[in-house]
Amino acid sequence: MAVERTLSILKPDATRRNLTGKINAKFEEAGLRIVAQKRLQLSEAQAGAFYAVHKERPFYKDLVAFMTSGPVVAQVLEGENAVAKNREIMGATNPANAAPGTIRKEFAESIEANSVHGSDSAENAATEIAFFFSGIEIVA
Ligand code: YYY
Ligand code: MG
Repeated sequence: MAVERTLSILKPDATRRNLTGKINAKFEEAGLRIVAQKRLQLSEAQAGAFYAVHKERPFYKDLVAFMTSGPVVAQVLEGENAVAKNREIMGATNPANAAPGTIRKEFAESIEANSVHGSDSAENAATEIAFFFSGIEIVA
């Protein structure tokens, strides 16, 4: 298995409830290393651009409003199989379908306020990491 990097975001519902440390502990306990991290207030343009792939979906407008409703923490996670491993730790998009022990099962408030974002492929991870971080900000 290859060492990969993936882009993670702790969403506004997570920062509002002071869950940054608890969620980061889940990543670290699973063997993922946080090799970059910063707290940001996204603008509507930034959140809209990040989620551009969902532009035509009915939930897009609400998603952008939610992602700009408070601070987020953007992170790069590194480890063996990091993209798939992070998706596993996060759990299903809808917390009602998320497996026990996953972040979304334990912490998500709803399908929208579901606490975390994680890249869904190595290719998208590279694009999403470059959206938030320059090379000098990522320290392995
Ligand atoms: O990758 P993941 O976050 O698990 O789900 P996506 O299908 O990429 O959707 C992105 C984001 O949009 C999701 O985390 C919450 C929101 N969303 C929603 O509010 N309602 C839906 N029916 C589907 C997704
Ligand atoms: Mg997605």
